[in-house]
Amino acid sequence: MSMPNLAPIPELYVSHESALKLKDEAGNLPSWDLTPRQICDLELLMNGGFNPLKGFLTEEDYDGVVENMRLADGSLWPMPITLDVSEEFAEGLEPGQDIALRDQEGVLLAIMSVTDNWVPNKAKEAEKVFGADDLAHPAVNYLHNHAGKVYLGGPVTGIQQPVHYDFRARRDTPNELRAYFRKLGWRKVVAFQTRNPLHRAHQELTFRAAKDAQANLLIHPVVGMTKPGDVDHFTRVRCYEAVLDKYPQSTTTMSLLPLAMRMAGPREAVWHGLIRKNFGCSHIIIGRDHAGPGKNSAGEDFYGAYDAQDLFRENAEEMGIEMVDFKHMVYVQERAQYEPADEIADKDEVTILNISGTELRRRLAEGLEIPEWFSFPEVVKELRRTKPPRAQQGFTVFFTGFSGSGKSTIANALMVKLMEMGGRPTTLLDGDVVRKHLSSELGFSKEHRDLNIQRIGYVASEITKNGGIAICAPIAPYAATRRTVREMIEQYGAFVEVHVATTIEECERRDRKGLYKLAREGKIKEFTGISDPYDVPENPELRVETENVDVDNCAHQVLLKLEALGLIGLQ
Ligand code: PPS
Repeated sequence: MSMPNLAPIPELYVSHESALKLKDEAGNLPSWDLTPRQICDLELLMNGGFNPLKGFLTEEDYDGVVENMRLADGSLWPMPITLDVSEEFAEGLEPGQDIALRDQEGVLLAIMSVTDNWVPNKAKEAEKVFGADDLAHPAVNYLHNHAGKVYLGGPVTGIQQPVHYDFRARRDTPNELRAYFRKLGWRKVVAFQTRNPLHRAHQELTFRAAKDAQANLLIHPVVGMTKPGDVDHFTRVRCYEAVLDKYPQSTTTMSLLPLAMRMAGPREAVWHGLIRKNFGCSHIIIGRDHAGPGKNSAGEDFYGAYDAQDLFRENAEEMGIEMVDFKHMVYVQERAQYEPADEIADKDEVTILNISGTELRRRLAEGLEIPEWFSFPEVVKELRRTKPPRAQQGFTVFFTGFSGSGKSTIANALMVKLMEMGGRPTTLLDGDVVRKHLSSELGFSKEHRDLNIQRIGYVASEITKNGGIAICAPIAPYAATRRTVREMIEQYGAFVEVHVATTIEECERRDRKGLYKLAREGKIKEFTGISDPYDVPENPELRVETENVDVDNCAHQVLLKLEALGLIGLQ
């Protein structure tokens, strides 16, 4: 196989003068505000990362890519790079119409000449490209639930790169990396693709891969879009910076790749290879289950563990970049070093140590020790900074129940108890208070109640994100809305749903505010439990009964639950 060609690669940008002129003219064009994923795609189209593509795929190219990974001219390209838009936007567009592509602040990034405009068969795309039309696959979910109905295709004229404010010195275009490799005389470069923090095993395997290939090493992490739930790229890059110091000097460099991953396993591996070739690399490390999306809805793997390596191998000759097998490295305690698992001859006599991803997350969540043989202290420190143990993270306690069930009283008592313990700022979002300050214009229709709960959820999610405790106490009668709020909050911390299970009869008997009487008389319409529905929570974290139990005891039950969930430390 030939050495990589480090000559400049074609980009889609026009000169500064032409860009100024185009910017001027673009005011009159139909304008599309790109989604975050489209911005990632456009950046790599414009800077040559997706060479040989010259724009978003036309219908003919798309059909070929979906069917057999080939563009209409026969070249290998495994991933549909399409501009999905809404039907309304696509409607008025004639073939040959130019459109302005803008970022989310309205900055003009490119002009696209729309040659094709079609409604794709998404189920087929899912089957062919991702292997199954199954919403458990993140890219299939994106395809059906986020991507627009219509695809536009056509060549792109680049005006300017998307703006990045973070880690600017670590971002390179293919030509910048090629020039860097040329300058340093790096003729062979092994790329390591990653979306996870690097620990000692990764450092060992990448170093070994480069040594075996007698090549230099490029750590090339994805900072565009990765799998939902991954460690955010800010934290990861700080971790990578720390690991970079562990390689022998001048063997290794790092550059950030603004790619929007699709988690498409085998096809994604081929795609990653083509991209790395464009970035001037001669080799890429491909492992077991490369870019795997996790389990499908039947609980099985989407792809075979070695499918990605197999598909890569079949196409490697044509791609012009070689695959390096990812070696599964394990720690051998007796020899205090990492070794490839399949090269340990005395397997049965030595102690092999390993910590899985799940175990690592558990230890981080509980603030337990992470041994030095597993990771570097600097990396662990960064991870702990981003994800402190649960007892220091923010969380939300969400009370739900009928009016007069005792939600506010218990919530107040809980707040006082939490403030007595101290440590985290605590905010009470009581139903009445929220209706005064956040939702004063809303009534009690389903639509208005949902809006009210979503607002509470939003504020609680911000409090949780920033490490505080949010206590919410609305009626929140609809299960679906409670679920939405749960999802909003669980991105950042725990959501503890507490059903205050006082019966409607008891609430009416107490009738503290006299509202039940008015509701019975028809003077208040749509009154929860009387003339409006209440979905009883099916699986709340806690259900408290209030009849014959005093408030202090109810609040104490919540505290015990929080303790059991690891959210507060023992006092
Ligand atoms: S919701 O459904 O979650 O948006 O309701 P919420 O914001 O918690 O507001 C409930 C308080 O408003 C008073 N109120 C009513 N409740 C239920 N149905 C109707 N139609 C209604 N009209 C006014 C009532 O006092 C509730 O206060 P709490 O604190 O729950 O007793």
